Amino acid sequence: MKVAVVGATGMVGQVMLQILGERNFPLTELIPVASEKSVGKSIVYKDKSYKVVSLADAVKRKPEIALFSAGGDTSLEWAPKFAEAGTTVIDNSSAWRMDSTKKLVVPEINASEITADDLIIANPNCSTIQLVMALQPLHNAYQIDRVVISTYQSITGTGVKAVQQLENEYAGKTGEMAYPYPIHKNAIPHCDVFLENDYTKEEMKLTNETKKILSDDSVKVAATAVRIPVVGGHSESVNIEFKKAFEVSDVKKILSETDGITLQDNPGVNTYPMPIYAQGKNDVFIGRIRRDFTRENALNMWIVSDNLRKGAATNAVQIAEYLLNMRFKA
Ligand code: 11C
Repeated sequence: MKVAVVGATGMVGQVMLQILGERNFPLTELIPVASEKSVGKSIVYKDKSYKVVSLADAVKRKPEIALFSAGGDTSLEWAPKFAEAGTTVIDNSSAWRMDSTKKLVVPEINASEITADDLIIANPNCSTIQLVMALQPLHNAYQIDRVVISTYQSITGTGVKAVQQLENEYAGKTGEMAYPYPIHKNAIPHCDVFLENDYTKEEMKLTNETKKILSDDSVKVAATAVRIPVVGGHSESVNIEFKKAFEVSDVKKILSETDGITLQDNPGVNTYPMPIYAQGKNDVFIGRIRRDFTRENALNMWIVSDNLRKGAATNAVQIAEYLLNMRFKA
């Protein structure tokens, strides 16, 4: 299979390449693509060097799949051009996610919605993916009425500029700022831009994308998204109210039997998910599961996942693997 990685020199693009390699994705040709200023540079995939090409050149080479992680504007302009050439685009930006003609896919939940006509498939936001991985099996069992979530998000979600800002602050140096405030020794309740309703775009992604992936508009989600000086993954404190009664032991059993979830929940020996352990892994880690005694049928939990992996690159490669099995092996 001929695969293009658009944004191959970026943070998520690099992890996409790493994951394609780790999972031995059957590549016949790899086409690394990046902006004009990176064209001609080399990237390494499985110890071999590849030259970065432009978007226009990549379209002409008609890859079967293009994994896009180059920002919304690039996706809006170029994904349709690839699709027109017969390429299926798996897009990690927010450009197409809420377009009603596009599928928003977390493979463990809704890959079966993909049809042969889907040439642009949207990869959800990182904080949404790890949330819905936990919600979906519980929604099936107990019907979720309402979710209140607070996130503790890794600076890698913002990109290299934010990692550089933190490193400068550690070293006591000044430099370009990714955030309006220092991130070292801080927590900034502001991920992505503010919207007219005073929520941030990140918070509304959690609300809207969750409804779309669960195919249920009745699920209410209220979110607060916070940036913290961490690099291994996003953490989420989640309160869920169900329509049906549950036993905590059954919730733990359901989650522990769900593909892609690892339960880390043993307070007696201080076992709970943390970004330093989730980093570099593909699963979603869940712990601190306990009944919320202040409400009927309510539960608290703590969800952690590597935002560059399951939150972005792993999920995109899983969609590619699904397409490979569904379309290209038929
Ligand atoms: C963050 N969730 O951590 C963002 C990064 O819509 O794909 C990914 C933004 C997106 O800031």
